Amino acid sequence: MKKALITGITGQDGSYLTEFLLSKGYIVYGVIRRSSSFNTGRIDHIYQDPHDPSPRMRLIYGDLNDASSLNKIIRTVEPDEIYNLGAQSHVRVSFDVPEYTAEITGLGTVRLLEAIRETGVQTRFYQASSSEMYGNSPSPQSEHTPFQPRSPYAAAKVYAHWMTVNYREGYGLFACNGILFNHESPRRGETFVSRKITKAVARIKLGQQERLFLGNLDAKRDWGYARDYMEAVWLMLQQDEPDDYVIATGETNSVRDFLGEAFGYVDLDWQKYVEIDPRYYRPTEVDVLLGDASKARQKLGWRPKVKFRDLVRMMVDADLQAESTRASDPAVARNHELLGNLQAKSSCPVERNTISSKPKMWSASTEMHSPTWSSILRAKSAASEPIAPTQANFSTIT
Ligand code: NAP
Ligand code: G4F
Repeated sequence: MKKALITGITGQDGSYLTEFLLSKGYIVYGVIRRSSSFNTGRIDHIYQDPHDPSPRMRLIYGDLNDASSLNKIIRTVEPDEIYNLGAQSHVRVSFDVPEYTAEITGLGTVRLLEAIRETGVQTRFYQASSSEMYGNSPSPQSEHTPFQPRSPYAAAKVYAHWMTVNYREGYGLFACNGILFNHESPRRGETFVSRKITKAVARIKLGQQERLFLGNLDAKRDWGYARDYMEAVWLMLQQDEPDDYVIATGETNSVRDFLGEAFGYVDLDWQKYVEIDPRYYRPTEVDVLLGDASKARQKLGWRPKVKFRDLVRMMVDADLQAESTRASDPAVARNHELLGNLQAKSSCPVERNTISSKPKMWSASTEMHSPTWSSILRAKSAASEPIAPTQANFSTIT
């Protein structure tokens, strides 16, 4: 049975990749970082009790800022494949915390590469590179388009990208960069523009919110579906030779288009609700991203399955479901909010796993409280308390 190690397992992509790898029969080890609040909501539904005869998903504390933890994890687990999805991934925030972004998003990758080299573990490595690295390079952007990073996040990703190439060429590591264009889902973080819009659409439709504040509506992005993209990521590590690939839909739309599609879907006119708040502008913006994924099509046989319109509708549907159940059942709403409508949308059998006993996380050295158990407790107490304020109630800087 193959073993995969994932950093960023608690994020949008990490949750989909874990489901995908479990469905392929892998044992999945996920690196999670210590947090004072729960950060495992996207993976609680697939968590497995390590007391089960052979749990296929295990969580380990570690941090991309902590080389010794990464070394120890790689040495102990000896994974066949490593997927580095962990990052400070918010472009706007990277202008506020540029040094931290370089530390985690840039140097974090080098810490992993060095750990592989030092331990001598035979493994394949995936680096989550980003279309943001292209900056304002002319579109369509392919593997041959030069990078012109226009944010601390993009600069950190460019560094990580070239270090990955460097370790491939210098030390013969099986290391691949996936240059993924924007990919979204009902599990997308709520401060990225797609999810910020679909959540607001749901709340406005239900009479829970009046206005939506946004920044630059002219920016264009090549938006795809995260679940589709995680299959491409896996395919990259199954090839005979390591290489770098662009993953994109080949269609670009503006934030304005996104608004039209999302509000239009529920028969609302976005112009009545959206206001511009310059605080959401970035010091430097990336105007147009449009990917040319022909190499992935030819070499990996990969094509996106979900188009822009269906993606937007899927996200609005999921947010409508979450917001409409919030008042009557906050726990169910939270699940919808984090996972989308799992039962209806998923073709992955592991999504429907139910956890019957109190699970614990696997750790190299310690046993820790289970995120699933904790979430159950949290859901119980939330049910007897007033509804917690959500991001949508407040102005945030992202
Ligand atoms: P995400 O939802 O923001 O998830 C980021 C993950 O990184 C979370 O699990 C987070 O943990 C973890 N993380 C943050 N700081 C860490 C640290 N110091 N040590 C260990 N883990 C840490 O991002 P995503 O959308 O899934 O994206 C996955 C990766 O692809 C990221 O590297 C992102 O930059 C890259 N990417 C994303 C897109 C996109 O459109 N989604 C496009 C191109 C590239 P917590 O849950 O504890 O915060
Ligand atoms: O949703 P966004 O924050 O995504 P962005 O900056 O493109 O970055 C995402 O995609 C990258 C791939 O290209 C990833 F590498 C990265 O990790 C992340 O997942 O913003 C999209 C566009 C931007 O042009 C932004 O200026 O939407 C514009 N926008 C307008 N109003 C807004 C807002 N973005 C956010 N987050 N919030 C707004 O209110």
